[in-house]
Amino acid sequence: MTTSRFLRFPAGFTWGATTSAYQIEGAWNEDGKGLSIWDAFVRQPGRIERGETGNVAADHYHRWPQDLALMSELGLGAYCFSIAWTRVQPDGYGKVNPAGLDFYQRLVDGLLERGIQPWLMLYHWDLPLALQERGGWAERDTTFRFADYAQIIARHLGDRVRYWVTHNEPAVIAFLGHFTGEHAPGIQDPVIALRAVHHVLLSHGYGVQALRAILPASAQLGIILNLYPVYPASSSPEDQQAAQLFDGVQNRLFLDALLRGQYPLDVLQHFTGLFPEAHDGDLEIISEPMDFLGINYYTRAVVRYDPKSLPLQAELLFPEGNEYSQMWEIYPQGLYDLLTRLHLDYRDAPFCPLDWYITENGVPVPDGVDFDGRVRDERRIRFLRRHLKALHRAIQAGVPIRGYFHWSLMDNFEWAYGYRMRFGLIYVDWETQQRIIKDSGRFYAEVIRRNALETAE
Ligand code: IFM
Repeated sequence: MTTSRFLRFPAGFTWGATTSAYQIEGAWNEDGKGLSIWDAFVRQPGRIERGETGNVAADHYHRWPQDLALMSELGLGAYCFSIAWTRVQPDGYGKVNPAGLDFYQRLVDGLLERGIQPWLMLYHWDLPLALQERGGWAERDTTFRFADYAQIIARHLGDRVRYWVTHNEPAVIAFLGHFTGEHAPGIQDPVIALRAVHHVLLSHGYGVQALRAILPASAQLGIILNLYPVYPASSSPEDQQAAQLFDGVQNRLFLDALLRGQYPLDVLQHFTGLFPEAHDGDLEIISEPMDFLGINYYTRAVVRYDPKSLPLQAELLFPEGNEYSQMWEIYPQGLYDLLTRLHLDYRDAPFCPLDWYITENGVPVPDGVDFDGRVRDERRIRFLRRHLKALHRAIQAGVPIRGYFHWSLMDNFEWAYGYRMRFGLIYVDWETQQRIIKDSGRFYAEVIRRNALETAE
């Protein structure tokens, strides 16, 4: 019997890479752009390591033609990027800034000219500061402002963009921005965090409705969630219950609302008195049918019951013996476990879309330029190999994954960690802004070219 050296992916599989506006664009105050909550947050002492900011970041706002050329060199079939709301609508309501729209139109046209499918994300965390001053995601009004903004973008780019994402990682927006306060706007209040959950989801629903009213029937609309496979630390009932609740808050709260049109009861009960009252009809809006679900996978959660740790009474463990990146445990099996579990639990949910994509997966590991100018990021190659294998197994098991996007196209501003974390397939020299395709980028290009992964390590 001959066994193939290659794991082949389905015909038509999409291979892409993802970035976000604040993390790469720079040009924080150019051409009429307004201020976002991140522009304000990075200026607060102690928020970001070494006081770094996204003011310049990878200077993509000026260097996008070069970045498009690099995407072509990698052979990307798709590129997922976000729009900086404040570039096109400086206050998040009212006046539109044509220069901002022009920038994204040039970017989209450049992608299309190169045969790269643009995936347009409306929101990747950079809320207009003027909207935050009116209460931000704690306020229902922000959901209407988001729908207006979605319409503005749809009117300008709807004739050329097929794939539309409303939000990236609502859980991070709500919890890191409003509960732990590690992210902008830096609020630490569980009630506000839960209001943000509801309003971000509601704005997704209104956004989908607004987009559908304008876009052609062929448009594909979806949302991106960051999801974790959750494992109890032991078989004790306490650990199992803590894991169940953790799964509820991180995963099911979002999945059930979007795909079933209801919040999970156990989570609502746990947050009695804290969770906002939904208005009649809100959950129907939130579960407005979508065309695809984007899934971001980085690591797993191993959960132990801890009565002192509120509100979840859960402590996260970091088991010994596995490989760790600079931020998380590296756990490829978790991708398989997560996808097969989601498939089992949600494939029959009334609003579950037929197409799923991995919209982010990547690893922060230290890398640098060798004497000969190459970046030999072998750990990232190993990460890719192991995760693509797990993904392939999940597809074989019937999970409807139609594409994979690596996080990230290029090194960028990693939020509270600043520039210390490098996630890119392309290295960025922060002094000179020189770009170098890393060995992992070359490896990924080969996977794309073959639509297959060579199995030999
Ligand atoms: O950099 C982030 C991105 O903005 C959202 N998903 C996770 C990435 C790595 O932390």
